[in-house]
Amino acid sequence: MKSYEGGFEGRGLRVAVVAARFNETIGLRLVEGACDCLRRHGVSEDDVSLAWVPGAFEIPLVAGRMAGSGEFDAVVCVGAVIRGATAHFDYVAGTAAQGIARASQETGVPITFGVLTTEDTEQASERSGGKLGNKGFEAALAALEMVNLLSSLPKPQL
Ligand code: INI
Repeated sequence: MKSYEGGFEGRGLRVAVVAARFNETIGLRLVEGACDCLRRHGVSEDDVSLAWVPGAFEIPLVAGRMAGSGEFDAVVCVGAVIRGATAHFDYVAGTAAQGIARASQETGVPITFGVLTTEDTEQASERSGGKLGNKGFEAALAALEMVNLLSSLPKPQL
């Protein structure tokens, strides 16, 4: 049996982080987690770009632009959509998730989902460097794994 699995090597990779400024304190911690992961896995600081958008709703457009630019091997999206803070939680969270998935499928570039969708601020804090880890770190790790996996898979026929 031939099996495929991506490693976590980051040396030589160029990565964009797209972060939502809404719930900025949480967003900053997620960015820190993502950058920490990239650095620990060998991505040079010079090869990391960070774009801030107003809220999670705007992430897909910018993530798609970064992914389609040809300048990045992967895009890591981070943000926090907190139910208690909005009546349109489902629209913002759903649009972010679906838009990020679509942009990744359309560009063929790994775009990972480090957007928290939580009931309250406490749950968001726990997942942004608190007792439940840092989803920004996890999203960056998933991005590295996907880049390495895709480069080991058979190439698509044109
Ligand atoms: N954006 C978020 O990233 N998180 C939220 O919790 C949130 N709430 O609560 O509304 C939020 N709203 C802003 C939205 O993403 C857009 O920026 C805004 O609607 C303008 O298009």
